[in-house]
Amino acid sequence: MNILILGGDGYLGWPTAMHLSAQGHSVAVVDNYFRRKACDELQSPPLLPVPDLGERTRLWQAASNHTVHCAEGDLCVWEFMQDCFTGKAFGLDWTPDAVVHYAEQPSAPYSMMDRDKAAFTLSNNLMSTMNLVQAVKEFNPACHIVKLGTMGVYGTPDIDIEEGYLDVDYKGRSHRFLYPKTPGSLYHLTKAQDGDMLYFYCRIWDIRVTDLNQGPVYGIFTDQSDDEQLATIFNYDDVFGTVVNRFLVQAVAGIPLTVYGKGGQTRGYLDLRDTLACVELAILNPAQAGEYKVYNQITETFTVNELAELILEGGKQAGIDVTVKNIENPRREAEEHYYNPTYTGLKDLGLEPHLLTSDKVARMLEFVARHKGRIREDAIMPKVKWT
Ligand code: USQ
Repeated sequence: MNILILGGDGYLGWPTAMHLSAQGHSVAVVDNYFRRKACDELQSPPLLPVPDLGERTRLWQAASNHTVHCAEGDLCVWEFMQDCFTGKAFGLDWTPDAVVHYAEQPSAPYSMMDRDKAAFTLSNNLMSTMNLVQAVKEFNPACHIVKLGTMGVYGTPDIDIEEGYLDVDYKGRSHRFLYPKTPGSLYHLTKAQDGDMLYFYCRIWDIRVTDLNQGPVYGIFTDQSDDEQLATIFNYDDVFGTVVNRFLVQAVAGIPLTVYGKGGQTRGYLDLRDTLACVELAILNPAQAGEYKVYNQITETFTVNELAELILEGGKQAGIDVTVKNIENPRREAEEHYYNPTYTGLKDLGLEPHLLTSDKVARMLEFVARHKGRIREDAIMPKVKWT
């Protein structure tokens, strides 16, 4: 298949590009380097230095003999989106059969930082999605859009969370609605809005969409990135680092794990390798014309306190002394709540999860410890408050 990856330089994008290319697909990636520029601006470099896309694709070609095409550009600019769909951006005669859409501002704290960052998050996330739909309609209406969504669109309702839809019986009649959305940051709100937009265009233009409502991802290793130069962007700062990755670095740096508030916040988590497997499964099992498929892309749930406990256990195995400190929660979120999401769809398609164990934590800690000298301690404490 011809697969276009929007946001192909990011934490998930680059590992996805290598994974799909290793399966023999023709892969092209585009990115505007937002994440790199924001990390520079916030003085929060990733743990490992990351070569640019041109260099990454050259290194990948040398390691695997597979070619990944790449281009730099802004997908909110319609002409650039058009060039990606005609292949002009890559010097190819090419139209994608599937598009993986990661090209959104992915950080909740970033979206809550100030007006400009809120405005950027809103316009970037919605305009890139709208341009994508327009390009699919114009260049290949059969093209399957696989959009990365988030479990955060559901919030933490006091009833079970279904996989995308809710059947409502009301006054003797029944209807199937998208599951109600109660996002907890402006970023999460944009992911609710882009989902609504895609569902709308499925109904109106019969496009094909799969929305992957993913939980926080952790990890650094994938089958393709043993070479550290091919490794993903691994952030541990308060804006772009997800909680497990942050805790791994805090443990190695000797900083008490920053549990926000009471630590009873429960989320669904998954290993980076499982993200790649899920995206591949979604591509191989496309939505029908007019169908908006939704999967909950998580493999297990934890409270923040349970995660901290696992890092403590892994630390013991790795010979690292880990401590934990509950600090004031910079976010507005429930710290003790009911949480029971369904996540059977991807397992039914064949997903075999890599679960989070203390052994795995110990291996990741050992990896981070080899790069301890690069940890910027000033990037760790949370600086963005929701209120
Ligand atoms: N948390 C801590 N201490 C920390 C960092 C986070 O207690 O040092 C807590 C947060 O308050 C939250 C939970 O850990 O309750 C998860 O936080 P996170 O920063 O790992 O995840 P989040 O901000 O929700 O966003 C991340 C990704 C985002 C993705 C989302 C999936 O950045 O792109 O959409 O995970 S979900 O959380 O299911 O919405």
